[in-house]
Amino acid sequence: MRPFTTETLEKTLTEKLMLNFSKTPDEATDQEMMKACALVLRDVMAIRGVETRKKTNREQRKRVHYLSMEFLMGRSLMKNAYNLDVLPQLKEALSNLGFKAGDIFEMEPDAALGNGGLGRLAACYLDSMATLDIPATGYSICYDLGLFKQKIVEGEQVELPDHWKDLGMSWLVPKPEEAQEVRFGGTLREFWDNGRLHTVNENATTVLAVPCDMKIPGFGTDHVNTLRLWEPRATSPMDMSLFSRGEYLKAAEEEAMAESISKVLYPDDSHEEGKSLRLKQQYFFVSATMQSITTKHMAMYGTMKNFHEKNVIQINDTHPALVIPELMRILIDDTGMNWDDAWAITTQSVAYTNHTVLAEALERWPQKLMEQRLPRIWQIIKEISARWQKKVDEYYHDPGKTQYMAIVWDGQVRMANLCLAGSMAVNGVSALHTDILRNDVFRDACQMEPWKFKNVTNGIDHRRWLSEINPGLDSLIRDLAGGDEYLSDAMALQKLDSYAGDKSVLDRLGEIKRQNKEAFALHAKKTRGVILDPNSIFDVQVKRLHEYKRQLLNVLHIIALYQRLQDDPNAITQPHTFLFGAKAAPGYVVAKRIIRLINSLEDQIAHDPICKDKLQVVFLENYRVSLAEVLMPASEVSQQISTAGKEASGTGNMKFMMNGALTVGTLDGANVEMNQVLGEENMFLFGLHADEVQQLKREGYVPQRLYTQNETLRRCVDALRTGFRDGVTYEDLYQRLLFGSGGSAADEYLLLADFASYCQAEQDMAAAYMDRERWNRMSLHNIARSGIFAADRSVKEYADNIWHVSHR
Ligand code: 26Q
Repeated sequence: MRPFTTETLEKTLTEKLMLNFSKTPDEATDQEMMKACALVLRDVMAIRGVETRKKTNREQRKRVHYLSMEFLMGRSLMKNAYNLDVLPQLKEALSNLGFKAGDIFEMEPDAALGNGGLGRLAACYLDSMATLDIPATGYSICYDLGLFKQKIVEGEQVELPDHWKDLGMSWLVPKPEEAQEVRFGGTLREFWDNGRLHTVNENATTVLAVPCDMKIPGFGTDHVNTLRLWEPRATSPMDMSLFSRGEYLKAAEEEAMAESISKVLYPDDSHEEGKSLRLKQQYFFVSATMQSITTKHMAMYGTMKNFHEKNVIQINDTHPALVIPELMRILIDDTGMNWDDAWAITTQSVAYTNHTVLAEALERWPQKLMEQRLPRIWQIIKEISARWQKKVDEYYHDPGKTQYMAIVWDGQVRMANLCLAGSMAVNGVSALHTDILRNDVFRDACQMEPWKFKNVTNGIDHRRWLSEINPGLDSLIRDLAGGDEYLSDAMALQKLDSYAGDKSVLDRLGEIKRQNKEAFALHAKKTRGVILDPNSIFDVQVKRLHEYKRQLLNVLHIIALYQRLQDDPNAITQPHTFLFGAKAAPGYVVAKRIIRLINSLEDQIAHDPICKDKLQVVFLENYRVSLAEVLMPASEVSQQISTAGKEASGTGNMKFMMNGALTVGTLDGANVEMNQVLGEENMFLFGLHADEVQQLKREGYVPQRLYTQNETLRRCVDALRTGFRDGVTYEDLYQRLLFGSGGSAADEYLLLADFASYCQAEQDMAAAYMDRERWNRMSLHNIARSGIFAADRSVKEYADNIWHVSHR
């Protein structure tokens, strides 16, 4: 039910402004109006949230608890208005009150409580879980600083703090009455009582965890879920008695220590650092979450015996893996259960999603750190490890496998192995990725317990990533595919396929893209002062910067084009714009060098008159959710060019496809599924397959050979050494490709091996682009077949195959 008409919304907004800011609409700033909008929608969601909770309790439904160190939410105002079915009313009310809706939406900062794919996936799944009426709660940390803001200064990335809370707080409601106490450090004391051994953790430092709740409304339903973000507080507020005893500073220190836990989101998205503060963050949010869940369960059922029947704990990668020993601790220490019963309940409650096969991203913690900071948890992990080791040993009788599968080994705790032992389900995020887990990375565990291993191919919130951000395309789809049916059933997009021969539809699709490109060009001019040519191909690679994603391969190809233009200024007839957006982890030196290189190349090409109206490179500063929302609708080519076997799924690839961009890509991650639904003729595939990559590495890969043999390639790679007109040279990247550096092999990610094939794919793509009708037809097929990449489909698979919860 729509909660407002335009008129009631106007009235309610006016009242909010008055009550909160003592202002009438004509006096209020855009900021104040943005806050008023958030508060008004928040009130509606609060009421529906209570209804949802009561109904869930009444029906004693099983609940999903989605634990993630990251939720990359982006903006919420337009999204919430959309899901509450009041977006047109809100726009009109704002306009009637003398505001521009677009300006108000722009005021909202992105809630960037995540790095990239894993965090954005969690946000998309929250939307689908609410839409499918699944009683679900997300849990994370209320970071003060989200992912850093990126500035490019003289071609280099500079990181600035992201104080998102100033305005972003508007959606959050603190719930101090539901605070939990989390204990760190201290010592263990064991004693016998009533024939049972008890363990108590004494002299621990306690930190209070206060929930800040954000409501998540579903689409086409009154169901409202919650995202619970924990905020730390010192337990003993500074009091005068401490002060008089001269312990003023100690109290202040404790407060600072507690509050440091949520200071910042770690900006690494693939490299494990083993930092003590990160471990504190993990245990803080995991312990608060498990206490909150178990307390509510006890209040409702009075027993923990049925915990796994009424709850499922889904963990987003290994980052929240401490739920396993934490649930064991609660069951054993707080409710007096024995080990075997507690283990049975735990291993029927927890499910683990893996998001990477990169060895350097697998989490390991020094045993010392665990022992000091979490003595009781360490004790439980040791016991889990010993029992698991015994089980493995009895199954395989193979010391090599015992070592490989060990949880505690060589002074380290291996979180992925803890998850394999303690979960009821383990899933990969695309068909190929799950294959690699089953047959390679987790091969031994899979042979022992094959039923645990499942695939759930990722999906995206198509209401946000298509309908909300691309109104032109949305209206075309409504006209052709049965109105708004596709919003709740993305497979209805398939109906577009039957218009493949309809010239007027193809023209209209082309016109929509053209307008979106112009809108993006305007945006780029306003925000960055660059002039884009809407007549050129918009060829886009936006994602975190990582060597395996091979932004450098894209660069090498652009250099090849540039050199061809030098030889023959008429070599390019179709103007081509290459757009990049990427943040590098602040400590990832090579990634930062690649950003520097893209900026050198941008500058070189911009200053070469030969390239005018032919070739342009643009590095888009500070790539983030809200920038993706203007970029996706304007994109024509989607670069998904990771080394086969390395990208678990990718989700950007799905956003591009839904907005009608064509993919230039390897058979990696979800590109494989994309290829299945599209056929070879509707995308531009190139490069080695995952098994060929492995084989080549086994045989011994020698990139110098390719360098010597392929003249075009050699010239491109040499250009890195020579450098660019800004005087910057890239000898380091040259060395890394040909000889390896810093302990990594020469051309670790096989750029040179795939170079020729990539150039061919780009050439085929540019040729296809010349035939506008053919291109638009391919684009239509891409949109039509993108339905399987809706998060609704993924979440239904989790619900049916892993969580066993009912849904709409
Ligand atoms: C680990 C330890 C210490 C500090 C940071 C981390 C850390 C943080 C974030 C490790 C990994 C991440 C994020 C990983 C990630 O985003 N993976 C991506 O997940 C997507 C959703 O499944 C996939 O589509 C991508 O293929 C995958 O790269």
